[in-house]
Amino acid sequence: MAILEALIFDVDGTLADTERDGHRVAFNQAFTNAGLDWEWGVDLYGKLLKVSGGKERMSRYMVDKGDQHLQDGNATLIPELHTAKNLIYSEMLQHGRISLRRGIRRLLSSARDAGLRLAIATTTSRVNVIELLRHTVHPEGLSWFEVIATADEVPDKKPSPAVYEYVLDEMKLKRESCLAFEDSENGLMASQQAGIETIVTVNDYTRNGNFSQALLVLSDLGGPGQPFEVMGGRAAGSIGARYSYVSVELLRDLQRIGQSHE
Ligand code: XBP
Ligand code: MG
Repeated sequence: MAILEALIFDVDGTLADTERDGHRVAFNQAFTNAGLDWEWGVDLYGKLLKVSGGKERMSRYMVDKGDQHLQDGNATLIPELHTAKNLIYSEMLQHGRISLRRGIRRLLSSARDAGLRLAIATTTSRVNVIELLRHTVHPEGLSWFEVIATADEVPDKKPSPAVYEYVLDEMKLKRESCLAFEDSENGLMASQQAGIETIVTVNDYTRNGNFSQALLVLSDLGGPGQPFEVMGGRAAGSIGARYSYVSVELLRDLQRIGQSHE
């Protein structure tokens, strides 16, 4: 039986609530700066989030609204808007406008202390991850992660399992030795298809998703005196009553349960 060796984290929505008050705001600012009248409200953005990747999201939006720029065949518009959005998003991070979700820093630190290996598997751009880690986790936050796999290394975006398979390959890890952390249906599909047991921490955009394949579905990671809410998952019955926040001990237990269910 494999023991727990590594934790693999999604970024947007999992490490931090980056979407509604981060990427969305930065997209809108980039649209305005480019003289476009596009406006992504909170609800519309929730629907657009079904499409992984900022460039793909803009393409879908243009197709859905039959945007005139499509007829013009302007091939550079989307990459230009995406670069501009990421610059604005970086500035938001530098100004401390986005913080980590509850329990993330505590869990990362205790996992490091326990000798667990850490990695990132995301569909966002590398620059966004680097800025997020630097400004929210720790100035040296990048070095906490052995592999940081992003859309730059793996263009095949979630729900494709490619980014998780890349991490397993790079770290020479067996899927049974890892746990993944995700917040969305696309993310869970990716980790599941790579055969990695997954803990889902929901957020406002994802709490009504179908996470029946997850090992555990939680409101968040919780903390001492700040209990999580167990919302489902195959191990909910065994874990729910014994723990009130996600610790390395809980994760070791969970990984054992995951293997015994196989
Ligand atoms: C989330 C995404 C990304 C971000 C925006 O990725 O789908 O597209 O919304 O980032 P994950 P980009 O949850 O896997 O971290 O504009 O760089 O795509
Ligand atoms: Mg996510």
